[in-house]
Amino acid sequence: MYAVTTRHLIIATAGHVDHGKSALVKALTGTDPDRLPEERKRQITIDLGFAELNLTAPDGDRIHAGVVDVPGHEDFVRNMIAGIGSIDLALFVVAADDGWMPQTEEHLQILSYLGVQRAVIAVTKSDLGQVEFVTNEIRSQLHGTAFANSPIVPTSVRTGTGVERLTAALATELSSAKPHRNISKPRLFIDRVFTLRGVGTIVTGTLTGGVLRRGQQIIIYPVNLKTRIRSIQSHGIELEVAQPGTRTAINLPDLPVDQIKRGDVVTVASLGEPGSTPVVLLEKSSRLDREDRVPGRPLKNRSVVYVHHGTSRVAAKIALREGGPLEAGQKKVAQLKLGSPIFAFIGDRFVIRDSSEQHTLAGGVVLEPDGNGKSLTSGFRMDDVHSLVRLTIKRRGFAHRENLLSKSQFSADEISEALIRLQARGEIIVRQRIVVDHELWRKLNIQAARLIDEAHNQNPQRAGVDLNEMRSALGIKNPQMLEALIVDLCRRDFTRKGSMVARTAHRPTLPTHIQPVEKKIREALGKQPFDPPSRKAIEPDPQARQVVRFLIESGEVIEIASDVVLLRESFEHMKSRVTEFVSKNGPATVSQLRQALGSSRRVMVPLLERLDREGFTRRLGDKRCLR
Ligand SMILES: Nc1nc2c(ncn2[C@@H]2O[C@H](COP(=O)(O)OP(=O)(O)OP(=O)(O)O)[C@@H](O)[C@H]2O)c(=O)[nH]1
Ligand SMILES: [Mg+2]
Repeated sequence: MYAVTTRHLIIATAGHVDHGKSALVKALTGTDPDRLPEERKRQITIDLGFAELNLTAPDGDRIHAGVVDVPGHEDFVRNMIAGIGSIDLALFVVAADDGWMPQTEEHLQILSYLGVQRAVIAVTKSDLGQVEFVTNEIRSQLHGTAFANSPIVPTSVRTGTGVERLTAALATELSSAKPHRNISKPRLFIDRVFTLRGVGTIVTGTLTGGVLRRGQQIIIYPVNLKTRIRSIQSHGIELEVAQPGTRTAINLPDLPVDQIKRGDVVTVASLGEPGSTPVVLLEKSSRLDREDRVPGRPLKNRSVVYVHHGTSRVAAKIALREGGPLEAGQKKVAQLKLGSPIFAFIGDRFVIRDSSEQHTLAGGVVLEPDGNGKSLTSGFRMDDVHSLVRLTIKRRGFAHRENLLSKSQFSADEISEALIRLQARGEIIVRQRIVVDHELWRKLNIQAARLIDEAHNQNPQRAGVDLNEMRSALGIKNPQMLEALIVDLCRRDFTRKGSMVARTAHRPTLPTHIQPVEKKIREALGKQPFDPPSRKAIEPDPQARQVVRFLIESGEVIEIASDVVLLRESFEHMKSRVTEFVSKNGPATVSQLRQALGSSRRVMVPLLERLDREGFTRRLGDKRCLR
């Protein structure tokens, strides 16, 4: 086990084929990262290799670095990208006898597209001369990049020169690297899947964003497989909890090895699902406009490319949001139409290569993992949780609290804190589980009040506005949002009555010119009060229909079935007659009660059903008794 003060970070090599990356890893760590028989035979790295390096920072802190050794050959750039997705520092290698070469350049661009900020540069094979010349070349090539001031150390694994200096430089550079954060959003992009006899399926990768525990329930995307972690190791040591920033191997014995592959991601189910149409900000390096090679050509709208995200490589079509192609040195918003979904967070970076996998064309950053709305406008600060929360709510109008920015590099606590601050500043409204833009909320309140007042004016006989009507009139799709709006209205001078909302002072009244119709309807219902005419018969026209609805809403008429209405007093009267009859004669059938009350089956059946529902009577076979 590592001491608590140990910091976990990841280093990856980079540089042209045959420039001595693997030899240097072996000299630094004692581990030969070329593990495949074919790699050893051909003396070339094909796939990722792994080692570990324990360092002491200048301040005495212990640093434990996972080392990923990548291939330099142009045919294996795909594997190289899979190795550097979550690294803290690049060990950037240029051979003294060869200088700056095509994959030196391509790897540099890939590192920069992925936002790698730190590097130590090794001028390898220093025993073969040209150290000064190559050092100058490197300085001039790195001018204007994130690595412009990175240390350059000449090394030779033949003579052992510089290995110690290199180790010290790595420790110094890593000591200023930000530690990996635990935001309780673990992701492990799988880079290896294999099976061990008697142990079962094992997947490995670099863990970021949170811890993973033995016994924890996890999900694998995009295959959507849920399973439990049986055991965890890091660099061969059995762990209870794996920390972010560590190379991690997890044993998933319940999953068949052929159902998982490199590129899949291990995470927890609470963070949302992968998406196929992310909105992104694309960027094309300006380093390319010097030469007229394929990578330098503008990236056109609707190009079909490969997107490299995490350890995955996915076919994609690019839909540029702004006119014209993406030229070298430009940034443009685009939507990616992915052949297979990726589990991306806001702020994740990726690399774009051409469909024949020959060239690196561009890079980018995810603005919206599930891009279906309008994209985030440029100019917001990706690293500022306030600005991100504010913009997201402004753009969408409202959001559910629990999944607001769940796929981002901020913890739930940081997001909650931002909500509190933004609410205090009056920029957003937080109501139970939803968050609404303040301006939108203000407008909705005004519109709702206007809608209710207009309804009272136009239909004074109605109790108010039906909630469903209000919802569609205001264009509110989310039921929780409507609910919150009603609660807000009711805090002012509005009242909710069943499925209606009205001004508290509103008393429904029939317009005078309709009052004769009301009289006629009351008379019709009162003539044979226990067996009145059907609803159809008493409301032959829209005016009469309006009156019946008014009488129902005001409680003067009771609707016991869609076609049967009774005056309230008739209903109460029938109820007491039923009580009387059953108390005297014991349980009675519909037919007995119908005869006793002088009613009909048409009225009696729904009446008794209603009394049953109210808990007044109870059914016993075909008879009714009192509760
Ligand atoms: N003279 C000399 N040869 C070296 C040195 N470092 C590496 N080599 C040789 O260079 C060749 C390539 O070394 P590797 O470490 O496999 O190169 P690599 O960069 O890992 O190659 P890929 O992974 O295939 O891109 C091997 O034959 C090494 O022995 C050095 O410092 N001096
Ligand atoms: Mg190698």
